[in-house]
Amino acid sequence: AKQMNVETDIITLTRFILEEQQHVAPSATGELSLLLNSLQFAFKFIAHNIRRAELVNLIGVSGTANATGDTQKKLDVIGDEIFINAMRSSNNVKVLVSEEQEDLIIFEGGGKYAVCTDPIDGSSNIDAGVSVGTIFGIYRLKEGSKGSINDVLRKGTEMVCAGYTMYGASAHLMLTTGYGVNGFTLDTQLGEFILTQPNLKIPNTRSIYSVNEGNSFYWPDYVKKYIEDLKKPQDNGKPYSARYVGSMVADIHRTLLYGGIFSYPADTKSKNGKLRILYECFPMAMLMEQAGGRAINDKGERILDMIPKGIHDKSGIWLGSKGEIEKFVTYIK
Ligand code: P6P
Repeated sequence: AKQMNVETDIITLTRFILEEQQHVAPSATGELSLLLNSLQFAFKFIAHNIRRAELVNLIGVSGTANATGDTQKKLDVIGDEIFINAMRSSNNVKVLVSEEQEDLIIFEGGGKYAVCTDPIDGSSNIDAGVSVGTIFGIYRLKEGSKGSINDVLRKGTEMVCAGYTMYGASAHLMLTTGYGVNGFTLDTQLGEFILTQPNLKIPNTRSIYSVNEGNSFYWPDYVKKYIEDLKKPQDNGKPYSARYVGSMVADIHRTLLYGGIFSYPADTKSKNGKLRILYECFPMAMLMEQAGGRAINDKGERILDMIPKGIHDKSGIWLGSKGEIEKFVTYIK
């Protein structure tokens, strides 16, 4: 008989969620599991459209009208529409904050969750084929809430789930529900996210720093000093390596897997930095902490303890390996 090397007991995201729900939150009513199924549909559909982007010229507003005559949309608009439709039809989401939507969206129906998302983060890079991603963070509505802005202007520590899907050579989903970080890879033949990186932990140190040095003229002196010192030969005789993609999901994915430190500091040009608290800083901070790393702001305060005043508020952020953050903290004035 033909011998085949076949893994016959793969763990799909659906199976993983059901198993995790049983042993970590017996009280879970299955609603988060259902919500995660709607989320994974959105990721599959966005991945499909990104794959097609080059082919059907979805990149940029090509100006050519499609069959129905409307101007073709940029991918970030398509990603936002896919996400909104998937969350609305889940009947589990009451409140949605999207980077693409100025105002909060409150859905009809009885959802018990508030979702914060950047549907296609890094989209400015997509025309160059750089990996982009969907970032998301999920709150359960506050007790007795009918769904309002008060369900999302809360500490990041109150998020029940967070993660991202990076659309690279494959689609990679990194997910935490508060019990560690697990990585899944989309098998397009099966149409399933398969568990590929169980219980992922970030290395405690790594000589890689990831920051846009084009902003260094505007940095505070303590940041300049810290980065300059990384460029000197360290105890091992070698300086740090600089790695900056300019797409947060790609930079965070590398940092989670290899270790190191990522930052978008506040500076004199952008006094609160550039990255948004609710759907960029909080989800990545929760992932980093759950993987054994840390995430702080420019004053050294824990990102997840911050409370945003507005749904698009920004914060300076430093995150990554615990050892690298501890080193940076000694420079904070
Ligand atoms: P800069 C992409 O536009 C983004 O929002 C993040 O994905 C990325 O980390 C950051 O901005 C890059 O900003 O100013 O370095 O180009």
